[in-house]
Amino acid sequence: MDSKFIPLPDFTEFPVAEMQQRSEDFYNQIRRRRTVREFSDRKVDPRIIDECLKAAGTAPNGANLQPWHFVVVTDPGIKSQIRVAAEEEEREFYNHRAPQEWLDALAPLGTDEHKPFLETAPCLIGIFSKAYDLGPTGSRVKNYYASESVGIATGFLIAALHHAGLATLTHTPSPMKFLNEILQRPRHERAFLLLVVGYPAENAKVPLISKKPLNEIVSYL
Ligand code: IYR
Repeated sequence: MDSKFIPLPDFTEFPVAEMQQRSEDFYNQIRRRRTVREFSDRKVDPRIIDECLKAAGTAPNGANLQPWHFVVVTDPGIKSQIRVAAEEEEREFYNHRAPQEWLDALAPLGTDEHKPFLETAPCLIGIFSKAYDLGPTGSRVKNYYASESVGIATGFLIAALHHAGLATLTHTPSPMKFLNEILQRPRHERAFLLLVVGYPAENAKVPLISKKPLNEIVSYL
């Protein structure tokens, strides 16, 4: 295939003092992000969601094959179908499937099988990962690093939504196969994550938790 190259467009260099300031500012913005489990039913302007999805679609990914698909759900009927199916899986998870060690790790978060936010929140985004695409004749066209790529795009999406002033919850009912059916996605797409999006409930509470300091998560050579 012919490749075309152009001079790198739009790279902006800043003086070091400004870089220092910008990196601090970004940290101070992103550290305010909290996973929220109590949502308001206030509607979200769909243009904001689309803009954030455009940001997600710029994520670096394997061979630029962009192995993702996003389903934006605002229909109350579909949201309640998702809630019913997710709670069924979660009931199994919390009561039978999850080993005690996992339940112990989750205890500080106060999660359980009840997922009312799946109906309360105005918007759910089903995120799907494609290990391959289907060509025009139904032949498989392989994608590369699909999970990594979709994980990075999801990170971009969460950061964009937070930056826009919305709260999110990364929800991972397991298994998530039911999402293919409800969200009408083909079998070769794997449900990666369900992102709950909206405004926090007025008196939303979050667990008192902390992030590891740099010296616990980084080493330098
Ligand atoms: N999917 C379950 C359990 C759960 C698992 C992890 I790892 C979390 O960080 C939070 C929850 C649920 O959504 O409740």
